[in-house]
Amino acid sequence: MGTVVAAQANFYEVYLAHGAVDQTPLLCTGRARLLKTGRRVMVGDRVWLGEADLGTGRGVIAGIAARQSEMAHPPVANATCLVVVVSLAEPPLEAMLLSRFLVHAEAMGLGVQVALTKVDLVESTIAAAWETRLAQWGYQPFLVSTPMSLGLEPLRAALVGETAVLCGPSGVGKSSLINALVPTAGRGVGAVSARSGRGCHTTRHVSLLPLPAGGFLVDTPGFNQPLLRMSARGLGDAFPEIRQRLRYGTCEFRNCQHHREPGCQVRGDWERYAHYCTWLQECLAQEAHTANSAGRDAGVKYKSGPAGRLRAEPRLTAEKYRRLSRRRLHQEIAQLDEPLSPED
Ligand SMILES: Nc1nc2c(ncn2[C@@H]2O[C@H](COP(=O)(O)OP(=O)(O)O)[C@@H](O)[C@H]2O)c(=O)[nH]1
Ligand SMILES: [Mg+2]
Ligand SMILES: [Zn+2]
Repeated sequence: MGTVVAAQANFYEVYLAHGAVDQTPLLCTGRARLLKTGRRVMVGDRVWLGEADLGTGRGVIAGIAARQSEMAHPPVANATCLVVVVSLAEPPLEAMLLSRFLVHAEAMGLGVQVALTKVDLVESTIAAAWETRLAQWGYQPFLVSTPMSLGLEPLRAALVGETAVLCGPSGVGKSSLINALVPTAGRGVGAVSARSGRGCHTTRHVSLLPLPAGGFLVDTPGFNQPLLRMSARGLGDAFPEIRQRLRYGTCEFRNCQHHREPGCQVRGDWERYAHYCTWLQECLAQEAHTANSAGRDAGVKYKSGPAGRLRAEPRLTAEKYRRLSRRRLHQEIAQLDEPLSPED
């Protein structure tokens, strides 16, 4: 078995070990029978090799193992861990933005780690205060400085054996961190295009970089726009504080949204409860919108617009399926019973 670390057309680079130093990946093609099934090989897939010739470095992929996870952005199979990266300064750390990144990351159902970068730019008391604050949120952050090589060892240790994707706002030091964690980052990638004779081309494909101690780091960061596309229930599950509270108690109502319901175990005096209440409104509005426009897809047609882009347009004949205008949507949100806010 091996792991697909890069893919282009029907050429795949496959590592035989789960991340290892100094290993040249095999250049593989998909077996015709596999291709006929229509199953697409993704970067990160664990695959069975039908043939592998270490002499020529060629192989054939015969089958794909069931995926443990499948991420769309970047397209990676079997990622195990998301590392939310934010800087302590330049740009300054915003609690609510970090919190939102964490919630979005948790919603993917993978392990979540936090790296606070640019520790060299702030007083140690400030870094320590964030550490304490994050502990209350349920996280043990890694405090790092890439240029000073500070705090990288514990992060390296935590990523052994993982397939990790970094995410976070731009300018916080994600690329610097990738380069520090993977000594070979920036070179070696693109062998697929070189060896398949297609040359480097414009589209940059995602690839897995082998971590020296085992495991992989994905070479491109994940989302940098933390959208909250989840149900109210999913939102609650994304807070370690809420999971912790529900481990030791049960709300009176099984479908409790932890807002104003009596007998709620979650509502209380904890820092991110305010975030929960704010985003609950967002998630509920979205749930309602999705329910209201169940036929939305049927009511939208796609037209190619300028530059060949597809543009969604409401079908003018089907009045009732017209997409809600932004203003209508906002009106509907405003009409929801009462504004949701933390208990005062
Ligand atoms: N002082 C300091 N600067 C850093 C650190 N990490 C990254 N930088 C700088 O921050 C800028 C943005 O880094 P980059 O890795 O491109 O961030 P990205 O947009 O998240 O990929 C660059 O000028 C880096 O040199 C750090 O730990 N300390
Ligand atoms: Mg970058
Ligand atoms: Zn509750």
